[in-house]
Amino acid sequence: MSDFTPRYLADYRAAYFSITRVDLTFELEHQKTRVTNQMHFTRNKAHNLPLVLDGEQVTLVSVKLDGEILASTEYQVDDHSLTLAVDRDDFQLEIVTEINPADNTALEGLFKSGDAYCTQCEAEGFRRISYYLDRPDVMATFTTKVIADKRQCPHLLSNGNKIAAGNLANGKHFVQWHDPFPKPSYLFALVAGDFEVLRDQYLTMSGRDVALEIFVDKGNINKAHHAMASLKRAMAWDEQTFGLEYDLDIYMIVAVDFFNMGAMENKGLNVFNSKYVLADETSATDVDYFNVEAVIGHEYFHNWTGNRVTCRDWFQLSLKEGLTVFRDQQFSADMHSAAVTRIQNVRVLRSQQFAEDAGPMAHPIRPEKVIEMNNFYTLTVYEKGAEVIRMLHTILGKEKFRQGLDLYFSRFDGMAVTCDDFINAMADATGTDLEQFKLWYSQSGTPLLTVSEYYDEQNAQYHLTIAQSNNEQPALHIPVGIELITSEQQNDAHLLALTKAKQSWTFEGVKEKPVLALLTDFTAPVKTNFPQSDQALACIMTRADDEFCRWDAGQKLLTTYITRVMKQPQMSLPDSLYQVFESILSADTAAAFKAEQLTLPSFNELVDSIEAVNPIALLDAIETVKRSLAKQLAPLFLKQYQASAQAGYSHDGIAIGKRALKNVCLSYLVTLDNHEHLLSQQYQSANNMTDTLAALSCAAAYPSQELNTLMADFAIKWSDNTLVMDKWFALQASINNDTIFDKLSDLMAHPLFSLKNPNRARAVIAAFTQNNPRYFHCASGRGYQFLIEQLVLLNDINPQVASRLITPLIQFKSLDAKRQSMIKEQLVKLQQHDKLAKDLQEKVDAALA
Ligand code: 0A1
Ligand code: ZN
Repeated sequence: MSDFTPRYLADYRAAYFSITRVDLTFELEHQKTRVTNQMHFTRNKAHNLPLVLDGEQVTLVSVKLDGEILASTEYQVDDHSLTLAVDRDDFQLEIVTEINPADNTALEGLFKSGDAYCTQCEAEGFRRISYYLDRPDVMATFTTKVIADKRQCPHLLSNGNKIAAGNLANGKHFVQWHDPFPKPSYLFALVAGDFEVLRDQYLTMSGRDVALEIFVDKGNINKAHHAMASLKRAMAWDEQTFGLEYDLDIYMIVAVDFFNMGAMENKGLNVFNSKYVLADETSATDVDYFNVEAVIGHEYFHNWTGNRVTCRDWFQLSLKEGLTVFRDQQFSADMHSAAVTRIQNVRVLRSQQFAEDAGPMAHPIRPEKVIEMNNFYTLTVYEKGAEVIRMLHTILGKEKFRQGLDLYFSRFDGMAVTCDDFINAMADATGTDLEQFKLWYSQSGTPLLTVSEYYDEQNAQYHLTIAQSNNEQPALHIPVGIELITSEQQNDAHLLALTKAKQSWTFEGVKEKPVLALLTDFTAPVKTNFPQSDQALACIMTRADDEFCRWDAGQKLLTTYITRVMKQPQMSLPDSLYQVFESILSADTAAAFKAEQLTLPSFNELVDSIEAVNPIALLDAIETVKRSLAKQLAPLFLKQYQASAQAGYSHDGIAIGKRALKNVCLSYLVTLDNHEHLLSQQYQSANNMTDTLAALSCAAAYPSQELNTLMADFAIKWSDNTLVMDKWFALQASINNDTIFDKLSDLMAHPLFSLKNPNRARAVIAAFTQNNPRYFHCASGRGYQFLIEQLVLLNDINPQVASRLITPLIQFKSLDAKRQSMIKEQLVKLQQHDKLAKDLQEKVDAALA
């Protein structure tokens, strides 16, 4: 099988052998780490097939079968596997390999993050450490001995509980760990290095004490308190909400600077990108604080949804990820404003997941064909996967959802299972037929709901018809929350079960034509086609009980005018729009929510739904609408801006909301010529990173004389904090003027920049492609060319990071013909690059197919 051969869900076969126990010894050395891997195998059922172990980029040293060393003629080794014919049913295999962590820039398997050793095994990284049955349905108990230089690596960590430690010759020492919970290899972890540790403890609901430890680079311990507090909140929340308790005596989190993703839920030893651990008042924004808590929660919740019950195969990834994202979203909603949290979830979905689902890499939340598994850690599997779980929660209701989850855990604890197993448990526990619902797991694309209504005054009846369509696929079970708004005191709320291609409902006793608020709380991940008048939208904005619909009506109104202005740039906006904004600004609503209402739909939210769009024209239209609102309502924006200022700094929900509101007002005010001074004023007087960054990003969006002075000042202040410098890199990459390409070259030559560090690579490259659409899409094609040049470099350094950064280049379907052809030309160049990693190859081939 070549590297590029697709794998299919339909081809799943149970493993021919089991591994019950693993005993690992790591002798850590910078460029030559020796791994001794003793595995206890049993044959599954009667068969005489050989044992085929996965292994990549490892040097094989020796193989022993039941203590006897094997000659190299007794097994076969190629780039991906080791094959061995064994006739015993029960045997011990000892495999010794050598690996090179220092040169591992792909950051999969064992690698170095600065001076520390660190592993990342999901999805298929363990095979870069040793030969193994590297698949999630092979579960073993692991014992791990880590040996390293005591001075360089005082802390030696692995999964489970510490069972032995001691000194060795030559300044070395060892620690041995045992994890009593059988686990797949992807949950294995090892970390070794010199850290500072923040220690705390948690008393579980059944009265067990759990030691909590957060390992950070020296000097950073004061930035770990928010992560620790978040962890304790997550532990309590999971006990209260789902009755789920932590199961080991120790829970460790390590923050590292080199990491491909956000974090990893290894049993008892989470490894985190330091971006999602470290936060303090001066260096972190409110969004950083929020994200740290959410990611800490996410990884903690995986202990049950992912670790105790794991995936049978990688096609089932959404089993653990969709469910765990849903759980972390609910956690965040409970810790903060539920409505604002929901709005932010929906923005991510609409601006990114919908595009993925309409692009060349579209796949169901349970994909059926995979070339590179790392390419399927997607917004679809994670975010749409979470929406599917949320729909179940909506359909079943909170209590029944809990009963279903309880049955799921009691049926499958300690097992590796499928998405169908999950749904069947929910169906069995609640006596609900979920067969049609299961289609959500096998269909890709975003369903479109086309809605029509008819009011029959004579009979006081309101008729509603909804049709669903998604590329001719069979009808899904879609929960549709609605509210009927009339002059009655109470709005009439319903949850409709749309199960047919087209379905109608009649509501009796409706005394006047109601205004329909559709998709309350965004009950389903769908698009809607239901043109409503400005008056109807304005009515929903003020009268709907559902906060999501209130917000969404405003977004729809704005979308209408942005698209109109795009087609007719000279048109003037109607007074009614100004009035709507005036009433938002003057209303007595919570600041955080008001900030969301005032935030215009983003370029990415809009671009997808317009055919043959000239991105520059769309950006101009957004800008025109923004500037017109700012001009018309300047005194109100200024008043709100000033009223939201706070004397000291605090971090409660109210203070956070006020900052958000103040900064969104600032973003309007700076579109006006005479308000530049607000930026430097805010920058100079800011006592927190949120306000500082808001000032700087406005400065980057509307570059003036001041910009370079402010940026330079910021860089001097924060030069020794790489996480903050990533913000600086990202700001620089989003500067909205035509010096940007020189700027990008300067940034890549900056002493702190390195493509080997994923956070840094993203801070420049993704910040440019995402936050600087005017230059990414500039007519010369230079933006596209820049991205391709970086991808060629990253292909050799870190294919996973490259493969994530390519996204905006493969989602070109809605762009105008000229841009599509420029992009394709660049992609063809990339496709022809010899030695393209399969991560990029899979995407480029799909985009050009
Ligand atoms: N399971 C982790 C995400 C993750 C996936 C892959 C990784 O390396 C290829 C790393 C982390 C989570 O959902 O948090
Ligand atoms: Zn996850």
